Amino acid sequence: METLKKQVGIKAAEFVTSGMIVGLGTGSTAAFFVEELGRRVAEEGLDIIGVTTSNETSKQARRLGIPLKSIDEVDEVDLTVDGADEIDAELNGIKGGGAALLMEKIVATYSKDYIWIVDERKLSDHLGTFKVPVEVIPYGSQHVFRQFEKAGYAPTWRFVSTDSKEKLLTDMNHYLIDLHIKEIQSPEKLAAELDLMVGVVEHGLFNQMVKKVIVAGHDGIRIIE
Ligand code: ABF
Repeated sequence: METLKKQVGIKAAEFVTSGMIVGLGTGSTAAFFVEELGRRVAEEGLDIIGVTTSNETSKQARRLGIPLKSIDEVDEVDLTVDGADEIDAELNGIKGGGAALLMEKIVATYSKDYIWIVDERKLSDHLGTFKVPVEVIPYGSQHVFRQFEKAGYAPTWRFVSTDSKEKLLTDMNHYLIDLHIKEIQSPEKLAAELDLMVGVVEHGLFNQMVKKVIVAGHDGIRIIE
């Protein structure tokens, strides 16, 4: 599977040219994209500015010598490339398995072009196989959790590890509640509902945001747009 992730990471880097401001995604697939950009910066003198979507990616970019700016230091990002956890036939997606959904969605929002890179396992007819991460303010989060229980969304807290009961804090110092909804009939309706809840900062439904998806399968790479 790593080979497929590496293939799409390198393929996505082909869309990057000198002079661009590039949003650097988070996760194991996006890491291959960032690695390839680092190689081109070092070996080909690729001249880009990176805008990162997590502390993890910032560390990787610095190690590679990719110059960085925060999203607030640029007017617009030319292209953001990121991973995703699940994508449906309408190119709605679920992200946040890597706990970086808030910064990822902010950078994606101010990007001219936006590409997801995935292996074929991530494609499904309906969203819901993967949990929907919801980023919440710690204060009052127990009440938000109870609202999700009442709604039948089978919520679970995101802990720092599978054998710990310590709630994970995101890079922006919030908690994550994961919703296990199985089959999401309308991602738009669910997103609208989550957007209205007091204490919810952001959620992992990225509806109608991505411009193209580069998918690696055992029969090669294809682009969906
Ligand atoms: C990140 O990449 C997250 O939003 C998403 O959950 C994750 C996918 O990770 P991987 O590429 O390792 O499957 O952008």
